[in-house]
Amino acid sequence: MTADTATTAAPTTHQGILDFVAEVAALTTPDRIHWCTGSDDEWTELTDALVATGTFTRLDPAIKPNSFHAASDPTDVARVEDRTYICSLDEKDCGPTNNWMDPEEMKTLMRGLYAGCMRGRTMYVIPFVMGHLDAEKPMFGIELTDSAYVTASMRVMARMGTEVLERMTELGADFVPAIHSVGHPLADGEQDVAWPCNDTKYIVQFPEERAIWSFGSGYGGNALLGKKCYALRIASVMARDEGWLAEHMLILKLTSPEGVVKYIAAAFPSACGKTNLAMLAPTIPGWKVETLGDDIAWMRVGEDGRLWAVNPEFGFFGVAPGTNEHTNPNAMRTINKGNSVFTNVALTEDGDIWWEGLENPPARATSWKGEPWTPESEELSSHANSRYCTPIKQCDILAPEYDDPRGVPIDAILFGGRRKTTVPLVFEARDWTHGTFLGATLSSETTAAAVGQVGVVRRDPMAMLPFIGYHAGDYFNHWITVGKDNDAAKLPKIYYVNWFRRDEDGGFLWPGFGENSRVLKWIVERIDGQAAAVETPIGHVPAPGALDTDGLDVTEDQLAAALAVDPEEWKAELPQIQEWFEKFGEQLPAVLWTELDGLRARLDA
Ligand code: SAT
Ligand code: MN
Repeated sequence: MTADTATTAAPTTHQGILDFVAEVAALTTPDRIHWCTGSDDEWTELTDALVATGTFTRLDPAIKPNSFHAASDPTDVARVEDRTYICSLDEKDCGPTNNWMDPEEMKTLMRGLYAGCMRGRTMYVIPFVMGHLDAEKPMFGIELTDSAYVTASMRVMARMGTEVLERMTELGADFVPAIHSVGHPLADGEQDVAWPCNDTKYIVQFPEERAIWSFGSGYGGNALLGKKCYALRIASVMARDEGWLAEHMLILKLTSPEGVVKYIAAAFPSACGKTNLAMLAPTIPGWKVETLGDDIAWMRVGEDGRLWAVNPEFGFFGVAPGTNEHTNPNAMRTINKGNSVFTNVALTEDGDIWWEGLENPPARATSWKGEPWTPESEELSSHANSRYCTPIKQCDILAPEYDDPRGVPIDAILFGGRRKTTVPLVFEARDWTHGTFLGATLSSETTAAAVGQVGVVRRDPMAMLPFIGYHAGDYFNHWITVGKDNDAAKLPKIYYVNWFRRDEDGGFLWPGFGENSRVLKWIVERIDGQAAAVETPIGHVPAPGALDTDGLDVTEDQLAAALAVDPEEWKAELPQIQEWFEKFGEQLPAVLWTELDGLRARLDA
């Protein structure tokens, strides 16, 4: 680094930032401190250094310019939910879905881990803002990290650097202090490894203090602290206190052939297709999708009573396997422009990357584990949670409203998960409270995005199970309150979707991807009072013939099976929902019990 600067030569007079940097430097004892500018030169220095240490392999610039392959330590590949803590002052505020430790106890423990942990390394100071720099109240953060990989990735994923720091200084702004260390100090002359990390990991949020401490992992959601830790866990607490919503949702703009525009937000658990839906290429003629975000939505009720959403992020951190020209041509175009980091995918001999599901498998490649790989190999070339990290501005179908700090007014909210059975392709909630019930009981089969068993059905409320920064019962109540305190007619309508239902032979009943535009079309026609639906005990499903199936390669039987509501299957869900609700005790809003009773009564009728 040429731009090494001690705190004495810091490019800010913001005392809070100076104190934070000095305090963490004194504890972690890095060899150098680097204040990030976010410039192209800095990116080049960082990526050159990462190539030199073997963390990055530069891809062929003729194929993917300014792009890099990285392979993590094989044990550091996903979010670690069992190592993630909400250290609220009172354990009751953490709730039954999070891990808790007393904040002082946690700090004592982590200060022990942090002591000297940056020895031999550079501490990068990353000034960043989630959302727009010219937002009414910009949401600042400072991440201190000893990882150049994290610093480079943060430049893709968040607005960061000099301009942000200058603004923070000018405003004397509050910020979320976020500490990250890979937990791998270097002794004098010790050679670094390509992916430093530590077997001991802690991903910790202090909700009252609005602070984040992370140790031991270099992986995305554990280490890029603006993303899940700030924009969901900490922001959900801010949102509760201030009357808005911080949600695990994509945002898209849908334009009909007649030019009618609707904005849709959708919550699916990690690795359930948010990025693909956000960039959907419609198969029905004349319909257009533009993207606003693929992972996080911050939503506030505006003066007009509508719910306005912004995407606080600046890049996509998408699941690589399965992404291809058919499933997500817009993502392919985005990453092919370069300026991207690919982690835990295969590296081909011609300096490109490859993963399962991409076209044209290479004859030979190096797997994510660094082993020789051919299409005959038994092991996968890429980890199931391998990722591309790419600038959102490169997306050809980015909606121009992305740059508007006011965001967009949401017309429909979709909840969805991966369910082989029971849940139909799409149905509509009866009202906001029923929609909250659907979100609160959302279930999905687990994926590789978190460490642990894959394919197990679990409740994942609003797809926020790992991201709610406080008591989930209070979070449901917050949703109910947003409905009560505002004009329900102006709030978005709520839908539940399931692209993943299977037939008896295990085949998908619905082709998904671009064909999901047919479901979006039904939804927006419903909103405008044009599409027909039938009432069922769980909500409104498309009436026969209401879903546009022109040119769709699906039999009548398949379609009927995809849309079917089987009361027996739903009755089997009731005890599971009951058990889920019982977890929250007194803090579960009573109206959710009323909703469950109503569902039971309708199923029995
Ligand atoms: O948590 S990450 O941001 O790394 C990806 C995800 O699980 O949604
Ligand atoms: Mn996510």
